[in-house]
Amino acid sequence: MSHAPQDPLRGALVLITGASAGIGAATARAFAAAGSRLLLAARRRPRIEELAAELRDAHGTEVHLRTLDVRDPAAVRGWCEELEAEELVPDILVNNAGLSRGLDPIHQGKIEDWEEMIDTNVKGMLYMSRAILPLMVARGRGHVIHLGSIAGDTVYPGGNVYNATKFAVKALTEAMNLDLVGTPIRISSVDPGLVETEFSEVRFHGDVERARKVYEGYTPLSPDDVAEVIRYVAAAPPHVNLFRTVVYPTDQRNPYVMHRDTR
Ligand code: NDP
Ligand code: 8X3
Repeated sequence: MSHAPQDPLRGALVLITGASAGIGAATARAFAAAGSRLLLAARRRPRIEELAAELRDAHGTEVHLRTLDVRDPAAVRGWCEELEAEELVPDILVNNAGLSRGLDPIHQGKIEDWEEMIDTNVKGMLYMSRAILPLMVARGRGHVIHLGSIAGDTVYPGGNVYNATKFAVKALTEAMNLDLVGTPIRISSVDPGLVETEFSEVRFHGDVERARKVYEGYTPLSPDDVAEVIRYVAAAPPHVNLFRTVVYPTDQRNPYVMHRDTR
């Protein structure tokens, strides 16, 4: 399949959660370069303000910002009601906000870590989808793209609850597609392997040295690599749904099989 990537995205309104860092920020840059308009949300307001200024300067992008914790259903609902009232219903929703916490075996896991992962990766994604999808269905247009992971295909030691949240994202990508049959709304997921972002620093509660070692000795994906895939998925013609797109770094063939140059 080939499709001209730029045109369908020009002028499209794209909502990205977790736009303050990593894949979310790179995705905002990719859509801005394609001429899209942006709705950017995250908890760290100064980060998204800085990104908005960069994109307005570089591309003249129309950017709207929201300080948002996706774990708060009332805040999510309130923002989406405002968007509807302001006629800013997104054409594309990128459910990117997410995180891992810890790598402890299950019998030593911290319940607060489990709750944060489930509340953000599963419930936050559901709150966003529940608020936006009816507006897309009513308008007869829309595409929701989740950030899944290879962690939703294969479990790894200590991944336990993070794995479970990404298995849930995979199940919900499939389930939402079933529920929306007969509408033009597409649900997709982009499922990366290792991407060098703040992900590991967050997983290890700010232990920068331990996080750095995750990406040592091989070439991981960059946030821009993943953003380019998300842009491609979003630019597919309306009759094409790239249902799940799995993307690995060449040095990684599954969660266990890595080529690391340890010299
Ligand atoms: P980063 O830590 O670099 O970025 C995570 C983003 O999520 C930040 O912008 C953060 O913003 C936001 N976020 C976290 N919690 C919340 C919340 N409660 N409400 C709103 N925003 C929140 O990680 P990545 O860019 O790597 O991760 C993005 C997505 O990609 C996640 O869903 C992750 O699971 C997935 N993924 C990552 C991979 C990797 O190897 N890095 C591989 C496969 C999938 P803020 O703190 O300002 O709110
Ligand atoms: C992030 C990739 O392999 O660290 O989802 O879980 S991994």
